[in-house]
Amino acid sequence: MSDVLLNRRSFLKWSSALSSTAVLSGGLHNISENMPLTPAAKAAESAGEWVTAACWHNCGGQRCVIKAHVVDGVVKKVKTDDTHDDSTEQPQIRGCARGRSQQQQCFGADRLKYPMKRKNWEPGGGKKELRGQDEWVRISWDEALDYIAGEFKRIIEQYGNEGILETGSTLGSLITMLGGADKLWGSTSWGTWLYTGPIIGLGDGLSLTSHNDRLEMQNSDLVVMWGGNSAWSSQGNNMHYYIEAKKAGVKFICIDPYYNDTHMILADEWIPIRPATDHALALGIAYTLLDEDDPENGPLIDWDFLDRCTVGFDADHMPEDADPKKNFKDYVLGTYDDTPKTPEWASEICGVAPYKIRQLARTIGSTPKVSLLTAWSVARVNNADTWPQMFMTLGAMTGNIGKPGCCTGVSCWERTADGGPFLISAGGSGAPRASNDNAISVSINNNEAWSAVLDGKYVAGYDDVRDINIQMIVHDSGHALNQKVGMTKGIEAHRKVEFVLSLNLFLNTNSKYADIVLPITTQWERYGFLKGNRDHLIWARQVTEPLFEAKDDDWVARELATRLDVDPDVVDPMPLKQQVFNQLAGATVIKDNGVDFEPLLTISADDIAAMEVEGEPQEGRITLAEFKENGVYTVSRKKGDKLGYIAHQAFRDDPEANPLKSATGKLEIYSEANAEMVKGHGFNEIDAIPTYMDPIEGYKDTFEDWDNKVKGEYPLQMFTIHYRRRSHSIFDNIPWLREAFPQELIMNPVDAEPLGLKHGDTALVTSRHGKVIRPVFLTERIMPGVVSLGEGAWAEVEEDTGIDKAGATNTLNGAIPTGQGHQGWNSLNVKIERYGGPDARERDYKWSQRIPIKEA
Ligand SMILES: Nc1nc2c(c(=O)[nH]1)N[C@H]1C(S)=C(S)[C@@H](COP(=O)(O)OP(=O)(O)OC[C@H]3O[C@@H](n4cnc5c(=O)[nH]c(N)nc54)[C@H](O)[C@@H]3O)O[C@H]1N2
Ligand SMILES: Nc1nc2c(c(=O)[nH]1)N[C@H]1C(S)=C(S)[C@@H](COP(=O)(O)OP(=O)(O)OC[C@H]3O[C@@H](n4cnc5c(=O)[nH]c(N)nc54)[C@H](O)[C@@H]3O)O[C@H]1N2
Ligand code: SF4
Ligand SMILES: [Mo]
Repeated sequence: MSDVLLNRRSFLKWSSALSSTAVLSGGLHNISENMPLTPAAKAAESAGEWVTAACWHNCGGQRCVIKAHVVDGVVKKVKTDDTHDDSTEQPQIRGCARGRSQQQQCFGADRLKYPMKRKNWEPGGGKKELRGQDEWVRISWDEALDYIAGEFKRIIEQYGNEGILETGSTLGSLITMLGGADKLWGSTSWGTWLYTGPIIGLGDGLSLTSHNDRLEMQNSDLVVMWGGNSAWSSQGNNMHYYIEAKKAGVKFICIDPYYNDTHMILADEWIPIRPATDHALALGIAYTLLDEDDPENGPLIDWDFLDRCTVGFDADHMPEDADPKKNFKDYVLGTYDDTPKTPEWASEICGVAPYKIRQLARTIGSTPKVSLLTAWSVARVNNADTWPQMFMTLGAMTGNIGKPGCCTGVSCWERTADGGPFLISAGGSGAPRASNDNAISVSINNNEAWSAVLDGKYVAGYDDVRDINIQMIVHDSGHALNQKVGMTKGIEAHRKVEFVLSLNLFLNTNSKYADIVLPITTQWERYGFLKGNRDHLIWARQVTEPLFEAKDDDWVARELATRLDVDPDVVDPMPLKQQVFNQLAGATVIKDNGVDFEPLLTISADDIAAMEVEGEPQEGRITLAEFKENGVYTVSRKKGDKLGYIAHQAFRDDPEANPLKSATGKLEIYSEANAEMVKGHGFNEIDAIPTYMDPIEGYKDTFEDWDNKVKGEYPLQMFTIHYRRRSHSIFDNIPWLREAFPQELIMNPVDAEPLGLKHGDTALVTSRHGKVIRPVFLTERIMPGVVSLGEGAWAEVEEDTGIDKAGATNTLNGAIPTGQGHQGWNSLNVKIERYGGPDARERDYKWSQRIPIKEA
């Protein structure tokens, strides 16, 4: 996208800075691999050490190898995996532009350097309305810890533990020992797959073992990619796995409102669809399959699979105690509700032409081997509670479950294009968890986090609304204020309570609206960690000593514990070094037989002594020294090896002997348990079969009068895409990345023209919940009527206008708890107006960094 906008000078600057394997830490200077080194540089190169530093963010990528060249404790340059040649069998675990900018984060000029307090804060609140605008004052660690301990004591005494809302987790053990705090619950990433997936039979909450592994995918004839944008949101090798499938001859059909970078590379056909209307399309397909299936001359439906492996498809396959009329087939045909879910019916909602829906049904139904893959994005929609059932039903109807080259499920996040259990994993840390039987257990839905503070009420379950008085917000990791729905109310909530604490690396949105901020170390400043994916494991090590006065969260917890009469060894029970050792010693890797695992590492008594930890020597596949040197171990794969994965194969072959983990052991097209789960949460009720519900702030809500098709005040749909500049909000502050990947409103010229908006102009985007301004990027690759903005920008809300000039999407997304209380980020209505020309506002990469106290 941005490549079109870059002029030649900046393009050259960027392409060299970001694509070369070596990037200097000092600025935009860059050296190519082949450039001769100066004598001084040569000396530094041989003097230093390449440390495997890795990248630890929740980025949806592969978990990549990042190596830092450290000379005298200073990181001079960064590279990625070069431990072996790249091949299909054993790809290098290469990092993306963000991972390679990691030193810009760790050593950023805007890192929090020491504890600070808001100038006008005092115990009890102190000019609370100034949060977000007050000056910052440097304080000592002792002062900070004393203040915080004092507030914990005061608030617990005055309001009880319910008075504290903990949005992160790093002080979790301490808070548990203090009697607990209110916690937030609900699905974030997974939309409705998190709770519904396991109930209907998919086993694990992540539903990430519902699709086949990367090599098996190459045996498909067709991949239907329903949502999903690996090129941005699963960087590293995941996209590469799709490309390998394409090279192997697999066809791709992509169903998405946006012809995104992934579809540009993979799609043989792009089917544009309105956001939050996928369920209607799926029903139109199901209708066509039923309508056109001809078992003798042109079978489209796998009746044998439906018969043996599913519950609820038709009246003959309903649970005993259920009303046979409430089966899926009769719903689709409209037998009892007079509304057949024809392609014409679906088309009016989803915008896909009826002929195209029929064609899609015929293609999926008649192609022998199809991988039906969806991303969670489609389920991060209000009222999408039965979408996972709907999607799995399509797979079941067309027989694409449990056979070579066939699967139906979620291909997303770090497991994109590579399903199946891990072939290599770290051991447990061995650190015991703090527990306290007397701790409270108050759980507030994510959507109600801020209204609970403001209105003093939250929904605790069906017909169960409770009072609550929250007076302290603890942001111990995470970026709740910026990343959860309803930020405008969130800011109000932060200005209402008596105390806000933030432990973070930066003065991000959480910290900006806090009273006391504590500077926390990055992973590069800590002993290390182990991280991996299905077929590799990385040992990331410490790169630098903690910077300035930054401390680990565990140290903070320990110090607060001593001030609050809690045993510090309970909240921080084991040195990190010992935990890492335990993970190393317990790491296991699969043997070639595909069944047994063996220890990964040979560890000697000398190794244990050198690490200064407790442990026993052991035999494994490679030595500790080798692992440390390489930093990564990759399981080599070959086509036809025994390490492949075909999801639900045993179940398909013999469902009685290998039942799914649903109540009936079958795939539940009819699930009373799912309907009960949703009802139990207390927001609204749903059917036991996947019926279509209009989402709140979906397509229909762009109309004032749906029957006569009169558009309303918010006529456009918006989805908030996971953006390549950032891992959520992480990296948003890196000027390099800001410049390379502008935060733009993606819009179709058809929508822009009547508004007088030209490419690069500044647009004002208003939703029912807030407003932002952003430059527009015009492209025909997005469906008319639909706009998109990347999630995760650090909000910059102007006090006088209420406009967020950074374009943080949660300024626009409101808190709308539906069904299972997931956050419906992709169902959102907006209006757009021209705000000014391209220069209406300075581009964000030119903004000054958030450095709260400038040194003299
Ligand atoms: N509008 C919109 N909003 C969304 C989404 C969307 O699609 N649209 N997507 C959602 C999704 S899927 C997700 S997963 C969430 C992510 O939401 P979050 O997990 O809240 O977001 P991150 O930006 O990853 O924030 C992590 C924070 O933790 C801090 N941090 C990192 N390491 C440490 C540490 O060791 N100690 C401490 N104390 N802090 C640390 C980082 O500085 C950063 O501020 O965002 C959600 N928000
Ligand atoms: N660069 C980057 N990558 C990330 C993250 C990040 O913050 N930055 N976050 C990671 C995390 S934690 C998560 S959970 C994953 C999420 O990954 P995904 O769930 O895949 O989310 P997105 O990348 O936002 O959306 C993928 C595609 O879905 C499409 N889409 C949106 N709404 C709809 C819809 O209603 N219907 C259809 N058919 N398509 C729709 C969008 O156009 C987009 O092309 O991303 C991960 N990857
Ligand atoms: S941000 Fe994600 S994809 Fe990029 S290098 Fe880090 S782990 Fe890999
Ligand atoms: Mo996520």
